[in-house]
Amino acid sequence: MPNANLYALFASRFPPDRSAPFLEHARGITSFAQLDDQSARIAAVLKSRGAAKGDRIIVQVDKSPEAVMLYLACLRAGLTFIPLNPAYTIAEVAYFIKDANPRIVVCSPQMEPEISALCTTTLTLDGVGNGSLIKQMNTAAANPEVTQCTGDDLAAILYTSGTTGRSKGAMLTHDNLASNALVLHQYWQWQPGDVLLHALPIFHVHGLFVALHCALMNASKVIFHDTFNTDNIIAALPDTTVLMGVPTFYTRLLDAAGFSAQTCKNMRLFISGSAPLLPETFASFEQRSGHTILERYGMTEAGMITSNPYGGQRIAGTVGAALPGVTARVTDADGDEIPRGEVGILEIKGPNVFAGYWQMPQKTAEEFRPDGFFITGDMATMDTDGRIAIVGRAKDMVITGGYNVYPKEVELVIDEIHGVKESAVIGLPHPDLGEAVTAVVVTESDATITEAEIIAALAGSLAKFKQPKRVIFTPELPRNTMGKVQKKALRETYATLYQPLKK
Ligand code: MCA
Ligand code: AMP
Repeated sequence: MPNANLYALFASRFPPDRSAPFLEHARGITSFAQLDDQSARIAAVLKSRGAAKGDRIIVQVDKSPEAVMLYLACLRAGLTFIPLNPAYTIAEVAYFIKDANPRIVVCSPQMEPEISALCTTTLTLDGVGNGSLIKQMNTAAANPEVTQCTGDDLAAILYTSGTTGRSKGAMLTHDNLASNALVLHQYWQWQPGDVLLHALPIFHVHGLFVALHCALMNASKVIFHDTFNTDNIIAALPDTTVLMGVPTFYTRLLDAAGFSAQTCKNMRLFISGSAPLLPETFASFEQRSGHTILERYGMTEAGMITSNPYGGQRIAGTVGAALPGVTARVTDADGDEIPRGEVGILEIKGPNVFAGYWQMPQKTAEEFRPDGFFITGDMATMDTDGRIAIVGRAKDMVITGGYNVYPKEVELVIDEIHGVKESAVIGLPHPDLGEAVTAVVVTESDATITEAEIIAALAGSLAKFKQPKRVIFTPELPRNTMGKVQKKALRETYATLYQPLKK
């Protein structure tokens, strides 16, 4: 039986000259030969620490070439990779450890003391102690084995927050990831010699799967930056051909005086996703750089779902048609398809759609129609040619700089603060982040709590990107006749809080 392990697919695409560079990083270059060797050694270390096929490995580390090797090691050993944002607090991480019950947690040396109290085996990626994975990797034997997997075996679980405030683990199989990698590589017409500029985090679908998988499918070099620093990115652009980013990347480039058509002279493709790209950004970018950004749409549960065409017309405010192999439809609340052009709920089906939420069969069942379509929770229109525009969200969610924040999770923590009666968390237009998390708070009548005190009180519980950028106090929240808080009214009232919007 052929091995459906995703690593085997990548290995089948390695360049004939394995000394060719894969990752180019400030600390040096990792070749394809080193990728193969290091991932094998890390896999051996993980196995020696008790990890066996099907076990879950939680990884909360900073972005680095070693972190990529760890991901690839988990794939080749048949382990389920569970990446977590390094910005998560110990309170947040504790939930994931309890929920996922991992065999091993790989974390930073700083988090290790607290995390080791929550699970049996912790390792750090780097560092000097015996728990350092890299230190052990250096002495481990490189067994070239790639664990035999079926396409339905789990490759990764990615946690995505929910409207109830409780995170759900989306189970992604080797086939889910492979099908998306194959399609994107072809659809975006990757070419020999393409070089990817990588500045996204690698604990989410966009940076980990979409960007890295395309490069691996193409045996491309990746210029690997730990963060998006505008000056560094502009300096790197002339040596690259493809950039994938969230809209904030593009607005930051436009804000930089040094960004010009000349900087982009070797670029073939700019791709945007994870959040809506404003038509103004699309137009300004085209004018300034001569490049038309290709916007695509996806989600954790399905990887990439739609894309503007590579060859055809890329239209601002649309996310293109369903990718080959993916079926999309726009429906009413009952799941019945509605006429083209009308706004409804986007539902999808395809080999990219996940296997369900980890240990939440009920929640999984609620999000699928009886005929197997997954309900995305995004509001969309589809024209007669199948071109889709995302026009809103049925789910109460804020996207800030490409990160999703579920208001319920933030409200639950704010409401616990002494002096707070109730709160409503909303997203407001923000020139840099697209939307900024904002809290509207009603205090107890005798309370004197300030904005700074509320934000400070959240620090131990919520990662920085989930914390409100501003807190607004109000005597009462607007409610409809059913008593439900009218967030739309709040968004309208405070629409210009972060204005003026930059052009
Ligand atoms: C950092 N901060 C943020 C964010 N990022 N606050 C809100 N939203 C954010 N996204 C905090 C920092 O901790 C800092 O706090 C302050 O805000 C300003 O940080 P700054 O230096 O400006 O931020 P940065 O480090 O430059 O990061 C901004 C960023 C980054 C480059 C936009 O957030 C980023 O890389 N976002 C990409 C997220 C992503 O990959 N999403 C894909 C999800 P302080 O100064 O007080 O310490 S996958 C997905 O959605 C689907 C599948 C899809 O379709 O792709
Ligand atoms: P996540 O759950 O982090 O995977 O985020 C997925 C969500 O991001 C989708 O359900 C959409 O709401 C949003 N999203 C991703 N790409 C786009 C896009 N190009 N335009 C609008 N929304 C997007």
